[in-house]
Formats: sequence, C-alpha cells, structure tokens
Amino acid sequence: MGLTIAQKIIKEHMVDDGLGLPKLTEEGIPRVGEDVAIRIDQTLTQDATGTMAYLEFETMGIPRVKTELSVAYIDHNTLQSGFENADDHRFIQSMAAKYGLYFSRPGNGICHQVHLERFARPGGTLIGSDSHTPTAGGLGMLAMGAGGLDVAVAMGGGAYHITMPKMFKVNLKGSLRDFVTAKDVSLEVLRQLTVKGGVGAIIEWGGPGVKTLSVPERATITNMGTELGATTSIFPADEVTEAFLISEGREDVFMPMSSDPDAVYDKIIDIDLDALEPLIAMPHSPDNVVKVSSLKGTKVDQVCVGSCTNSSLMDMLKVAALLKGKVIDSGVSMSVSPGSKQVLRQLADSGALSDILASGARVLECACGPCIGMGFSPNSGGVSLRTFNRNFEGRSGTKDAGVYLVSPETAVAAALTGYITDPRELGNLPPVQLPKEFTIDDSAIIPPLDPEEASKVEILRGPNIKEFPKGNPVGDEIEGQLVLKVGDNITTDHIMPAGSKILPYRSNIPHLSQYCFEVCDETFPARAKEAGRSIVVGGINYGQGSSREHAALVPLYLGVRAVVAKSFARIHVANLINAGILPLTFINPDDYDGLDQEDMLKLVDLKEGIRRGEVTLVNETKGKEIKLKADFNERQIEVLEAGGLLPYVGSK
Ligand code: MIC
Ligand code: SF4
Repeated sequence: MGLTIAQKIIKEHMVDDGLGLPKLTEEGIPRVGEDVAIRIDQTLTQDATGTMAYLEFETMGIPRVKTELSVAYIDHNTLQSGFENADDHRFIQSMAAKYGLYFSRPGNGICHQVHLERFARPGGTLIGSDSHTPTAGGLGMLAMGAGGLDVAVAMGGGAYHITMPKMFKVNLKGSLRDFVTAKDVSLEVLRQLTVKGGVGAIIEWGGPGVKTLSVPERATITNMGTELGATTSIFPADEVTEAFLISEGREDVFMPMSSDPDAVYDKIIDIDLDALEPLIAMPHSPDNVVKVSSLKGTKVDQVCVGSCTNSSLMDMLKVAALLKGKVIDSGVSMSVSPGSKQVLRQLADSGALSDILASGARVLECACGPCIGMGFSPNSGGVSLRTFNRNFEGRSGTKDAGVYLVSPETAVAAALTGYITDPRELGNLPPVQLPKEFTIDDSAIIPPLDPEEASKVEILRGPNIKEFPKGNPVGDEIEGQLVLKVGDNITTDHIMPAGSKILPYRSNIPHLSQYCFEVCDETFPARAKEAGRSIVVGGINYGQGSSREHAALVPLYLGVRAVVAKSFARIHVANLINAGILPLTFINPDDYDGLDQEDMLKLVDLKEGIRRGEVTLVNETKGKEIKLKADFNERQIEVLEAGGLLPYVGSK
C-alpha cells in the first residue's frame, strides 16, 4: 500500500519523544488515532498570539531557538491606538533578536502570505500560533496551527504532538471557468462537509485539475481548510510549485512531493471545477454556503478585499483589472489590503495600485486589518462582503452586521453595483498575467543575529505585559458550579473575542478576562469569579476557529477547571490540556439536556477515571450521575497531572 503526501512527511519527521514510538502500520506510519510526535522544521508566530508564546518560551530557559528557522511576524495588532501594541511589537522584536528568530516588521504583511512567499518549503514541517498556518500547504509543506505554548516548545526543539489523522482526498477535474475561483472551491467543500467535516483529517488535494491552479490559488484552498476543522490541508509540489519558487528566487528549496498511486484515503470527494459557480457564505458561519446568484439584489454597504485567504498578487491584480476605469457605487465603502509588501510594491510598479485608488476603494496597510476587527467595522446592521475566511458573529466589530464570504471577483461585482451580483454579469474577465520574477524586497525582514550579538540584547517589556495564569494539577476531584452552558459550534471568537479594543491586551490576561464569553453572556466573567471554581458545558465542535490559547488561559484565570462538551475542535482541546483544564466529552449526548446552568457539579475518582477513559460526573443539585469520556493518551494525562504543558516540560 502506498502513502499519501502527509503520511510521507509524518514518517520522515516522526520522533520518539521519550514515550516510545506510536503503534505503526505495515507501511511504517502511525495508526489513525495514535499520538505522534513530529519534529518541527519551522515555526511562525504573529503578534496577537506571539507575546504570550514568547513569555512562555522565556520561562523555558533555552538560549536560542533550535528549529531550522523561526519567524516572528507583526500583522494583527497594527492599529497602535495607545502604547500597548507598540510596546508588544518592541517586546517581540527584542525576543526575536535575543533568541535567533527572523522578525517581520509591521507593514511587511500577513504572516501566512509572507511565509508562503519567503520561507515555506515543500516536504518540511511548520507549526504556527495561528490557525491558518496550513496556508503553506499550498506548496506541499505539512503546516499546522497550534497554541502558542506548543509553538514555544517547538522553538525549544521539542516535538509537536498530534493525533494521527485520517486521510481525505479531494480530486479536482477540469479547470475553473472565468469568474469562478479557488475561493469558490473552498466554499463548495465547506458546503458539502460543514465546519466540522474535516475534524481529525488531513485533506490532500489531487487529480488532474491541480495543475491548473497556481500556488496562491492552492494556498487560498489550504487556508480555508482550517474552516473545515481539518488538521491541515496539502497540495502536491509539482512544476507549478517550482515555477512559483523560481519567481521568488527560492528554487533551491524545491523538492517534488506527491502521493503514491496506491495511497489509501478514508474519504474521496470529486469536484468538477468546470461545473462550479460563484458561491457565497452567509452569516454567521463559513459553511452557510449558497450560490451568489440566489442572493442577487441584496443591498451591500461594505466590501473588503484582503486577509490571508485572498491577498496574493494575482487576487489584487484581478481586482485592479476589474475596477480599472470604473468607480465604486456611492453606497459602498470598499477596502483593499494587499497581503504583503511584495504584493503592494508590485501593484505600485505595475500601475494596478493606481487603478484601485482611482475606483474610490480605500487601500489599507498590508496586515490582517478588518478580518480581525482591527478597524473597518461595518455600519449598524450593515451587509459586508469580505474575501476573508471567517464570518463569525461579532468578529467584524459590529455585532448586528451581516458578514458574507466571497471571492475577490464577487467582491468587486458588489462594490461596482451596490448589490450582491454574480460576477459573471461583469462581462469579460480582463486578462491578468503574473510576472515571471517577483520583486523581492526583504528589507522589512530582520534576520537573526549571531549568537554573540544576540546574547547582548536586552528584552524590552512594556507595562501591558502581565503574568499569565498557571494551571492546577488535576487531582482526584473537581467540584464547581456549571457556570455557563452553550450550544454547538462555539468559536474561540465567542470564548475570547478579538477586535481593536480587546486585542491589544493579549499579554494582559486580567484585563482580557472582562470580555470572556461576552458574545454569549455578558455576565459570565463576574459570575465565574464569584463561583470560584467552575465547569463550562458545550455542544458539538466546541472551540472551533482560532488557535488563540487565550480561549483557554482566560477561562483558567476565571476559575474554569473543566469543560464538558459533545465534541471539541483540535487546537482548542490541545490548548485546554496545555493550560491544565480538563476537557471531557459526553458518552451519551442526551445527557447534555439534563444539565442546567448553576447546577453544582463534581467530577469524582479522576485519578483512575482519566486512565480508564471514563469519569463520573455527579450533579449535586439534581442528585444524578452521568458518565463522561476521558479520551487522553499517556502524555496528555501526564500534562494534566502536572498542571499543564509548561510544568510538564519543565519536569522533563
Ligand atoms: C483569527 O483569524 O481568528 C486569528 C486572529 O488569526 C487567530 C489567532 C488569534 O486569535 O490571534 C487564528 O486564526 O488562530
Ligand atoms: Fe489575520 Fe484574518 Fe488570516 Fe487570522 S484569518 S491570520 S486575522 S488575515
């Protein structure tokens, strides 16, 4: 039996992390569901998760990062409406200088776009403290999102642990017609599989249609694989990949990657690219997908182009070509954020930037910007069409806005007409060509210092940096109030919202805690504090979305000791364990209905229970008992018993 691309990379990077190798199949790869430790070649952080990751790294006492390459990006908190973000940028820059990292300065671009352009390589492994790290899968890298603490451990040379995923394949046939894009391919898969359809799987993209897609198009698709809940998504590395690397002046890192013809997949999906139509995800979930034509005529207030999903040069050139010689509708406010300085410079040099400006669109800096609510929030009740990857409730900064996810082409069609419009109505698609060689300008990337210089660097810490909470070793019993009961598909944006007002406090957990679960229940922080120790109950796919470990650290600070849910999202459950919060699942999902907010709960015989895989929850208020699944491997049990990953790593 042959291997998939991801299985080959995992086989090559599998290590014994002190607990022995996992159970292997005849082909020498870990069996599905086994815990596997992977050697990490590259790491990335962004600023919103980076401050915490570097504070954690610092406590590990390691003099210099041990990866092949680690990069610290500043791209999320760029608004600087007070000292906080500027201080955090300085802190991260000094950490990068001291510990041997590359530092990508604010304005240089969105981490995933820049990493794809300048650092990612086929066949390697990458983890990033951002859930869209799989973007680099577009050029055949095994790239995964992780909590900041997992990234800190990898920077220190430690392995990254995943549960060996199933393998899915999407077979692409044919080629995309005009005005139908890679974004529509992603939306089609989300329509079919939903936001939990990829949980526990790696999605490989293959078939004859692959060669018709450029690397940035592939990266749009692997980027949005995150919204499926997948561990990661990956494309082969082929002649298209090689051409992309040549144009970046990085052909030396090219290495062909493909799956074996007899590789086995747990699920195969066929997509005929010729048959796709422009699609749109309606509020408030990326899988709420319909045809653009079915919403024709809906009035639009705002259009935003950019984000790590759709900010490549090709995306921007298409937008410029469609806007050229036209003016956007007077009722629409439009933003364009190029993904990187490289993209922006090429737009400027080619004259395309001038076409965008002449249309009346507002050009924002190369950063996440509106995607994470850093400015450009829509008007009250506004309809906003965005080329982004997430449209969770409130994420834009305007709670009652309706955010729709679309391709750049559909975004321009709405900007020009003022209404949701099938972009095919725009007439002919002007031809757009990528340059054979890109304008390479790494002047905003500060390379690592040599060890001697680095050792002299002083870490610059602002007053916004506060201590982070330490987990408690899981003992034999946890007693606490059921302080919050929430439904299915709760995102990390519900648990720990972002946006321009809150994001500057990512290194200040006490301040952040005032906003925890604000979207679901504004009284949560006060009630949790009063309860002292508490338990949260959730539905299916609890913690989907971002990699932010703050969605675990802040509840920990507020006294949450356990979360009981119908199922969890991959990165969030790892973050809970890393923080020392016990995640448990219902054996009988109907037991969810028998629990009510404010019930007094007690988890008993935990020491034995978490090893047996089953623990008892006593509902003291109702005088009832239910059984919960404790699905942990030996390492996770040790981490929980140590009170989180930091004390666990410290003890090793
Ligand atoms: C996001 O898109 O939600 C973010 C902001 O990039 C997060 C990281 C964070 O919360 O800082 C992510 O996707 O992991
Ligand atoms: Fe930034 Fe948005 Fe991408 Fe997150 S999804 S990394 S906020 S652009």
